[in-house]
Amino acid sequence: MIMLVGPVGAGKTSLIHALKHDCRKAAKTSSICFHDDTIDTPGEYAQMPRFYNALAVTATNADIVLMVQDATDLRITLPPGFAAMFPRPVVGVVTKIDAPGADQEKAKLRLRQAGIKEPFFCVSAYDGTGVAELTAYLTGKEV
Ligand SMILES: Nc1nc2c(ncn2[C@@H]2O[C@H](COP(=O)(O)OP(=O)(O)OP(=O)(O)O)[C@@H](O)[C@H]2O)c(=O)[nH]1
Ligand SMILES: [Mg+2]
Repeated sequence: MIMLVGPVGAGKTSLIHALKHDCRKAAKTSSICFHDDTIDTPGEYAQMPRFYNALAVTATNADIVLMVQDATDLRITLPPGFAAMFPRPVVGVVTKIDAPGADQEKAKLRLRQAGIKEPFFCVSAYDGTGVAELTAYLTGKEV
């Protein structure tokens, strides 16, 4: 079971669709959603401290947490060391690398600031770049 966490509009739902080869356009996530092998979360939960407990408790249902960082929105939205709050391993994913103005290196810096260690995965849900690598990693971890 994989849980996705990250700010509003970071591309969590789109990434789930890309991992499942589902070409539907992502709609706004308004509550924590359990699917067969993924847990999708609303970005608001990662941006408002009063929801942090809900995220941490929900993560107990997951094997791994994917922390999603938008390569085009590099504002600091997560507190330093945010990843340490989770009772599961946290893996960093940079999204939207296809988009104009995407800055992968700065996005990786944001993930490090949130307390996540390399390796990071850089993906595009639009053109599929990096999705196979992430899938292979997750398959190897048997999540
Ligand atoms: N260019 C580009 N845009 C993307 C990509 N992934 C998502 N987007 C766009 O980013 C916006 C937000 O995507 P979502 O997948 O809904 O983001 P989210 O993290 O699930 O957002 P919340 O549900 O609000 O927390 C949408 O307009 C997507 O079309 C990508 O790989 N490349
Ligand atoms: Mg969503």
